[in-house]
Formats: sequence, C-alpha cells, structure tokens
Amino acid sequence: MKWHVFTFAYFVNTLFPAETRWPEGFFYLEEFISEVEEKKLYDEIVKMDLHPLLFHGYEARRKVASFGYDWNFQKRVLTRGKEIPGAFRFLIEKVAEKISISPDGFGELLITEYPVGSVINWHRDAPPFDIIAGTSLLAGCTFRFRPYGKLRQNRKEIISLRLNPRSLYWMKGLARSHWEHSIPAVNQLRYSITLRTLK
Ligand SMILES: O=C(O)CCC(=O)C(=O)O
Repeated sequence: MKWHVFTFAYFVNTLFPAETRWPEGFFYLEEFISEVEEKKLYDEIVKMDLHPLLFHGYEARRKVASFGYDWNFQKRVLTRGKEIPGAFRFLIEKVAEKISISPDGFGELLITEYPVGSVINWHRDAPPFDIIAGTSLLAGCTFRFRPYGKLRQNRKEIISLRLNPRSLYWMKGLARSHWEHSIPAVNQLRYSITLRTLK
C-alpha cells in the first residue's frame, strides 16, 4: 500500500471507528422498499384515522394508529388492539425475511405521521417489546442515539444519522437497552411504519 493511501485509511479509521458509528444492535438499510411499495403503503395510511399521541402526559404533534398489541404510556399496560390490516402483510413478510424472524413474530404495527416541525423525544421503546424495525415513507429524518440513564455521562455522546425515505432500520440488544433514541423536528411530512416483536 502506498504511504499516502495508508495514511488516509488510518486517518479515516481513527475518525470514524466502525464500532462507534452506530450503537451495537442497530442496523440500517437504504432503499429497502421500492417507490411503488412506498406509494401502496401511503395509499393505505391516508385512509386511516390517525389520532394525536399522548406521551408521558403530553399530547405530541405527531399522530398515530396502532394495530396488534398496543402499549399505553399512561397506564403502562399492553392491550390487544385492532387486527393488523392485511395491506401491510407484504411489508411485514419483507422485514421478517430481512431480519430472519417469522412474520408472526411481530406483535405491533404502528403508523406515525410526523407533520413538519414535529419530533419524538428521547426514549427507549416500551418494555414488553424486543426487536423494533422502522420504515420511512415520503421523507427522511435525523435519528439520534445517546447512552441511556447512568451511562449518559456526557451529552456530547450523541450519535446522529440520517434515515432516508424507503429505508429500513432495526434495533435490538444494546441499542435497545443501553441507548435511547429521538428524532428532532422534521422539515418535511414523514410517515413511519414501526414493527415490534414481543419479548
Ligand atoms: O419514527 C420512527 O422511525 C421512530 C419511532 C419511535 O421511535 C417510536 O415510535 O417509539
């Protein structure tokens, strides 16, 4: 290897060590669904009655529709809600195949609408859930991680990445237990479809 190539490779490696780019247990894939699939999912979502979300006592600006098992943040209980509509089956199967689980492993499907300016604040996902997988429709967003609780010594430890439309992320393990995540104000209308397995 020529010296300048080696120097560059070493420098890049030092700046962005692969293992600290994303928390362990977090995975991201671009162009997971096609534009046709995105449109098909969006056409289903616009038919739905989305309602404002109550999150830790506050009404968030984002709106949701939940199917399957639903976690109530106020009462901290899991209840069985409406059946997951069949129109989402192709997405569920595609995600399940990608992350090597059975499609029936997903206990919840959550649709979230993020109007311009809306956010999701720092949180870890609800305790009864295990693997979390999310697809972005229409627009992307910034997705941030910071160490959770006592592990959070330093606010500068935020890891920020860009989720593009039609991408898929999934998280499990340390990314769920040792990190919390948030989305700062979006600058374009975004929808997300989040799938969760039960523990
Ligand atoms: O919109 C997203 O992709 C993130 C959703 C999320 O973090 C949540 O619903 O708890």
